[in-house]
Amino acid sequence: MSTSVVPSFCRNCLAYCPILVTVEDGRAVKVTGDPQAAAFDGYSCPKGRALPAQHNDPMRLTRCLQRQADGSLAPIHSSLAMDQITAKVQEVLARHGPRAVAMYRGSGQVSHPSTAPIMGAWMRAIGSRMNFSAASIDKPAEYTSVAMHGNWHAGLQTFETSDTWMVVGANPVIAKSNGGPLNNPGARLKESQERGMRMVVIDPRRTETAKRAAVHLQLRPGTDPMVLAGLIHIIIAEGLVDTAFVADNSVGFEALKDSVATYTPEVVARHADVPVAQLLEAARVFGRGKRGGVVCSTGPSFSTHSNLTYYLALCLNTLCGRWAREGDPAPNPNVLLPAFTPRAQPYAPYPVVSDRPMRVHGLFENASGVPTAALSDEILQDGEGQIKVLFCLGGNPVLAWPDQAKTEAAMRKLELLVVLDYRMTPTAEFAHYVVPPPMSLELPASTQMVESLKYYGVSRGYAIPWAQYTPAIARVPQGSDLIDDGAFFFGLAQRMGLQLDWISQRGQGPNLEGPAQNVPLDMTRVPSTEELIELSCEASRIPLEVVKAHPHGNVWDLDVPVLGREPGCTAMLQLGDARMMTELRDLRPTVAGQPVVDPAYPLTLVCRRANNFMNSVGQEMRALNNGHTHTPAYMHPDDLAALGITADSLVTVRSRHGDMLARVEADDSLRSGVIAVVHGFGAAMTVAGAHAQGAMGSVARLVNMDEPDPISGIPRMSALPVAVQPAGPRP
Ligand SMILES: Nc1nc2c(c(=O)[nH]1)N[C@H]1C(S)=C(S)[C@@H](COP(=O)(O)OP(=O)(O)OC[C@H]3O[C@@H](n4cnc5c(=O)[nH]c(N)nc54)[C@H](O)[C@@H]3O)O[C@H]1N2
Ligand SMILES: Nc1nc2c(c(=O)[nH]1)N[C@H]1C(S)=C(S)[C@@H](COP(=O)(O)OP(=O)(O)OC[C@H]3O[C@@H](n4cnc5c(=O)[nH]c(N)nc54)[C@H](O)[C@@H]3O)O[C@H]1N2
Ligand code: SF4
Ligand SMILES: [Mo]
Repeated sequence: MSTSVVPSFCRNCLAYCPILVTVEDGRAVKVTGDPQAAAFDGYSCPKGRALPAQHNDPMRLTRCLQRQADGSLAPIHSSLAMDQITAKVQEVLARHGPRAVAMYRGSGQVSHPSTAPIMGAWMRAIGSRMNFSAASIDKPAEYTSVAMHGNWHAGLQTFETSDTWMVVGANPVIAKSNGGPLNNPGARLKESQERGMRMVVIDPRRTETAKRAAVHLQLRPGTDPMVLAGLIHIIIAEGLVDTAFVADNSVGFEALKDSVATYTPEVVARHADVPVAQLLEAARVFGRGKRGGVVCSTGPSFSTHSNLTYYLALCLNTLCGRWAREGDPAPNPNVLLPAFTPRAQPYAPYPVVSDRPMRVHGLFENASGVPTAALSDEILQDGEGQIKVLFCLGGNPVLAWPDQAKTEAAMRKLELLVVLDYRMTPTAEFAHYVVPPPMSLELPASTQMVESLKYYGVSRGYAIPWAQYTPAIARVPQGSDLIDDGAFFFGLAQRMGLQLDWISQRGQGPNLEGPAQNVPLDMTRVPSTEELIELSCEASRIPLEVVKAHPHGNVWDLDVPVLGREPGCTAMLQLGDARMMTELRDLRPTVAGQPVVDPAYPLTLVCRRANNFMNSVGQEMRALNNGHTHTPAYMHPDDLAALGITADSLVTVRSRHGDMLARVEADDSLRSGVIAVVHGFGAAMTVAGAHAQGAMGSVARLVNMDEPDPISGIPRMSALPVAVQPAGPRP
């Protein structure tokens, strides 16, 4: 037996932690954090350490499956599956045109990032704009707010150099998404606290992140826009505005000042149910700091008015001049992407909504993409332009899209559903074909995707120029017939006689601002993942070969200062966007009094992440679920006592729209009156003998499209009124 310990990085979430993998005869058997990778301090989480269990799981799919006449799934060779899928797609294209063919890309793309350009190229080649992703049901306001406010070329002042920081509805210590650096955020938070940084955390739960805060505003869920308007009100009233920065770089200050005038500390405190003194303290901690930033995440994204919350957070950054200044070290000037030489200057706002309408809910393509929340209705509603074919890649719509019953009806209505996933999921239960790819450790990869975050919102991944490349370090299971996600679409293109093109960074110049060059790909053979990585790094700041020479990853010593404003740059940030000011003024009537609580739904549900699970991945794995097979939900012990519910018992959670089963745990870190449910659990509602435990409930059952966001379409997925009652004895 040959055993070796090899460096790689985990791709189960975007932190991409460096790991050491023990490999026996081509099989990964053990994963630990890599102590040689100093930027991560040897950190890994349970999901990363479960990579071997995931790769060696006997339930893992190793062959393509095809739906049979009797409804069962049977193995089919991948090339035959691709022939048949091609024929069906061509028939639908001929009958209904390109809009009938849609793609949905979920968070699974994070584990195999280099193939994404192939999917994009395939959609362009067939001429369909129905290219949906999880981003529009995640934090769409990250994109819409930037469209209305504008962005800052050099980004926020970095976390590592700040003396104050504000986190709105994020838990970076666990989730490694927005709100903190991705490289071991727990350690980075501890360090920054030790050097005196004072943090404000706005969250109904005293999270692992909030425990490190100087001020924790444990607000009533969904009151974020009011709280942020209140903080702006105080910052203006107390003279904490960086007037020089605002004058030089923004317009609209007077409109914003007028719009927040009624959001006095007293009014906001009453509504958000936080003490006035805490609001004042939060504004002062943030406003009196020298450097810092406000970042929002899924909490306010899911709780309605998300564009406004995110927009006000950007305004707060601008009012306090929290953007990186000339001479500051550039926040991650890129290693594997072309050299990024940021300037201390705005990107001007741009239209938040396009003139391309969807067929449903009055929505449009917008700055966050085509709205995924509308996808079920796009499939269900008959008529011209109806979606008939869906490719679901690295996603799990049945558990992730709003209104599970509707999603399942939509999945059934499709003429062709192809699910690309390495495991059976509740969504795959509806597929005509299931196509499994190799898993992450069986593929080469680079950390380039994290560097690209800076071009979209204010969340910037690593501030340090960290990069790593890993070759494939494990072998695919013996006898398997797996097809890589990119190779699958390349194969379809070959069969359809399509020319795919590659958007080259070569001609784009630094900062990716020049016009993109579409370079035709050689269609005579399928490019390997390695070749795609090489292509994507063709204009990298540091040559890929150099990065490869650091198998444990490396922080490059790049001394790149932020440059001053370009001569002739007239772009200004917008503090008084008309649409946002109207929304802020329209919230006023409810600001006057207490929110109305419906006695039938006295509790408020919020969604949260858990350390052991990555959305819907992990619940099925013994290595991660510790035998707990029900959706975890958390409530304050006082609320449990008041309802006569014992901890660890099953409960029914009911919203106006539907109900679900969960197992409650007592959690005194939660605001009383709130129930926090872990997203991603559950089984299909309408498939008998579905693979997952039938009793598990998905939080998607409680959500519907009654209140879609008018821009992004994201529905109310948090701050949801619910009732909770015991579900009977433990089975
Ligand atoms: N371990 C783990 N990591 C993950 C994931 C996972 O499933 N597990 N999922 C990944 C994905 S897809 C994403 S998008 C990110 C998400 O990353 P985060 O957005 O950081 O996710 P959470 O940890 O759930 O933190 C959201 C917080 O918002 C709070 N909240 C709920 N409602 C409100 C509200 O109305 N207002 C405010 N201010 N706060 C509120 C919740 O209490 C919770 O603490 O995490 C990613 N990382
Ligand atoms: N009610 C409610 N709804 C929500 C949320 C919530 O908190 N509450 N959260 C929202 C958010 S933030 C998100 S991001 C979405 C998540 O929505 P989705 O992305 O649709 O769901 P996931 O469960 O993350 O599905 C990822 C899938 O990718 C697969 N996968 C992993 N690696 C690969 C790979 O390399 N190739 C392929 N082909 N597949 C792979 C995994 O097995 C998994 O089945 O849900 C959203 N919906
Ligand atoms: S935080 Fe966990 S899941 Fe994410 S990359 Fe690191 S080890 Fe993997
Ligand atoms: Mo997400």
